[in-house]
Amino acid sequence: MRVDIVSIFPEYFAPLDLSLIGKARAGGLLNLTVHDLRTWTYDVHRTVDDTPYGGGPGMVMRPEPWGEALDALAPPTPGDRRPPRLLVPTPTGVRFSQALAHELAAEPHLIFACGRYEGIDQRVLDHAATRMPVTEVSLGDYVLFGGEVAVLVIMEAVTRLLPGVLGNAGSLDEESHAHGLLEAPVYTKPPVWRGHEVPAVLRSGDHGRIARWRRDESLRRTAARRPDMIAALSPDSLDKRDVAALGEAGFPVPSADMAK
Ligand code: JB8
Repeated sequence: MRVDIVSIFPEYFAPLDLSLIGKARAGGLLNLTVHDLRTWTYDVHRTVDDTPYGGGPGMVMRPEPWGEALDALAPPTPGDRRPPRLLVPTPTGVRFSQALAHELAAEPHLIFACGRYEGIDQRVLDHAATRMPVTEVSLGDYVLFGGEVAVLVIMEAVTRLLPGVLGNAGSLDEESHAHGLLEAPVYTKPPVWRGHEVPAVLRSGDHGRIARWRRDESLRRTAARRPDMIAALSPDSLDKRDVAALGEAGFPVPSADMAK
């Protein structure tokens, strides 16, 4: 996968040299380049911002450097080839999710545009959308100074889904957010630490009981922390023991009679 990131703070992306993302890059699985937006400015001050039309606080990123950056990184696509997908972090975007991470991991070429100040002149995105798919994306309901940290988060979520990045640990399909429930807690040695014991069932060797315990813990945790995820469960994904576990967690399932 090819990735281009455009920012006025290219140094923000130093962590992408490290750990498993760094390894994916070194191993040729991820071809990632960070670009300084000021490459595409020509005035002596290398200006990227200007005052907002209509008034209001702060400054807006001017369109010309962004237009040239996107011309350079996404030249007209020869006939049948897929254009890159442009991602723009903004608090007004669609929510990022594991599902969107899977979509992005299947793209051949991503371009990230990192805004600062009050954001990027909307015409940059409207014009880009005539040439390539554009997704304005938000990590959640809070506000950052700019898009850089959001891009780090998205790239971490996407890179671990690229074929060949994770070893054969098989750790992909059991993760929280892959199955609609939070994962159960995890433990390692020693069996007692500072007076806290590892649950006996996990040391029992009884794989049936362990699976059921983990399922109960997942349901309990999800009910306590993410009632929105319980509400989104399909009732036919719940068996009678699931319904009982949710009831004990103070989360009566409306269609409990229908449980298998
Ligand atoms: C200016 O919260 B955010 C975010 C905030 C921003 C810009 C981009 C993203 C640009 N403020 O994800």
